[in-house]
Amino acid sequence: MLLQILTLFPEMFNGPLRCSIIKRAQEQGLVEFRIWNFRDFTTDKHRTVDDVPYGGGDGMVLKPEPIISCLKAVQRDNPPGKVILLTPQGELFKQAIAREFAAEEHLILICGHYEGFDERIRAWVDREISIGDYVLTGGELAAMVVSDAVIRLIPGALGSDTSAQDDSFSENILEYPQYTRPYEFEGMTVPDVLLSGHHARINDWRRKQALLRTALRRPDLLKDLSLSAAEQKYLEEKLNETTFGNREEVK
Ligand code: 9D3
Repeated sequence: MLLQILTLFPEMFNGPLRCSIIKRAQEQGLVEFRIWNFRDFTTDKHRTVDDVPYGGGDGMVLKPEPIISCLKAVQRDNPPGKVILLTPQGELFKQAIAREFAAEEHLILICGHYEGFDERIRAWVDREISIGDYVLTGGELAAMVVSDAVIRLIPGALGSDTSAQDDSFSENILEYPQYTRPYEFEGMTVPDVLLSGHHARINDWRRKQALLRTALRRPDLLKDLSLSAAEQKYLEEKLNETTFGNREEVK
């Protein structure tokens, strides 16, 4: 996959992409990053990328010419890429979108920096993405979040013993509690069922813990799960046991 990023702060991309799984994916040739500074595509002496808004008001607006002439250079000599604009006004980024993007051969991510884009830029954009309801100083961290989520889904990017398939968000359920040695830590022990060696009981316990945790922490995810009658009954009973305001999970 060719991943091209348009930004005014290319140096921001020197950190996360050079580490861990993303670094390995690049070394393996599964992904190639090209970072572009669209300030290099300005034509005036001051290398101006923004200007005051028509109609007045606070703040500055990113001019269309540098971004679009950079975009044309980025598209040249490559198979057509999907153009993604990182913006607080975009569609909320989800695992399903990461899966869609992972199937692309060529992605182009455009980052702004605490400024709006001239509306006409949107004519070149296929998709607008926000990573959540909080205010960042720019689209760069969002572009890295999207890149990270997408790259790990490329076949071969994760080690052979790890699969992106069995991620909890593939089924939209939270993970069950995990334990490792020691058996006792600061007076806290591991649930006995996990030491029983009884795999059917362990799986049952894990499934119930995952369901309960999802119901308590992310009730919004529950509606998309298809629960068996027994699972529904279990959840109803457990949630009734939990008194109002008690945030502790029922064991
Ligand atoms: C002054 C009004 N601001 C809207 C709340 C304008 C504005 C703020 C922050 C415009 C751009 C930005 C920078 N943020 C992004 O570019 C951004 C972002 C984000 O802030 N949150 C979540 N996802 C994203 S994707 C790009």
